[in-house]
Amino acid sequence: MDLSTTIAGVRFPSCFMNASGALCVTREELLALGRSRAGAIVTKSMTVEPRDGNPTPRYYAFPGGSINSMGLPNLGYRAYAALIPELKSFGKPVIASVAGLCEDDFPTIAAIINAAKPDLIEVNLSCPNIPGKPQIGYDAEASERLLKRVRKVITVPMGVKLPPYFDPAHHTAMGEVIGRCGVDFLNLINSVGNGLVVDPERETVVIKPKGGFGGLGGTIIKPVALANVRAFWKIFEGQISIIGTGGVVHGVDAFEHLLCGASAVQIGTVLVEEGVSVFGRLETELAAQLSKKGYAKLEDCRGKLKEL
Ligand code: RRO
Repeated sequence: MDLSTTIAGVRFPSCFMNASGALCVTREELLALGRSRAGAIVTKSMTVEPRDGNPTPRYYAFPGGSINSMGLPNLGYRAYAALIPELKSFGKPVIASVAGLCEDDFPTIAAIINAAKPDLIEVNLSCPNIPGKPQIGYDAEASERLLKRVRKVITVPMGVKLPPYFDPAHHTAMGEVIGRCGVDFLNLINSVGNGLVVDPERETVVIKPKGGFGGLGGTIIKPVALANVRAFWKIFEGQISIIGTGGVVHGVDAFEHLLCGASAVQIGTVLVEEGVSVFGRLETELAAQLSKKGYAKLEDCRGKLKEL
């Protein structure tokens, strides 16, 4: 079955791709994504200077998901800019994820990365793991200021990676910001920030940074991810492409994201756990689910969630 899709006018050969952060920091990891069945190559969120990230252990997987406090380990934007031509040779879209340690970093990075011509740029407003730096996406004014600055220097389709919101008032407020900033696509959601996983046997936290607090991913966050996809799909009446991220472990999870309004889905925790062979498995599972439900292609079910 054809599982290709389109995000902000760019065609993706498959609707499955890595979530930023999952197996996409080094050149070797990015090339492995290029050779895999992933429908795109998404880079790790980049900062101005290369970073080692937070002290280890900083990632921990458990039966329901994962917790991480990586702390933006990345090669620095100059290295990713230099890699983009090689990544584009795989014939699938390259999404550059732009972050920063302060507001001024974002336009600096965005301008140079844009000149390297990735197919799309994703602006990460939602890293939960830099000690002392709140998630920008929880500050509507700061988000608007930053998005207007980066929009001026970005000429490829621009998306925004948002943190999860837990109240319709926050969906509305960010929806209004997004509507004023020329955003071409949304990626929903980043990890559920500042969770705490406890090992009752050792009576300890499971990751070292920030006293054990970190971003949650995987199955346990799926309902939060689906709610955010659905809320923004409704706000924009299906007119802004949405990438659904959060809790996609099986093909049926991707189907649920599509029903809520996603056009593609990204894979974080289960990609780290299974490796790049996960993409082939997910394609098989989603194709089986779509056939079983009588859908011939992705668009036929997109946003079609029924209410009671
Ligand atoms: O590097 C990280 O700690 C990290 C980032 Br930038 C992010 O956006 N989301 C996340 O869960 N971890």
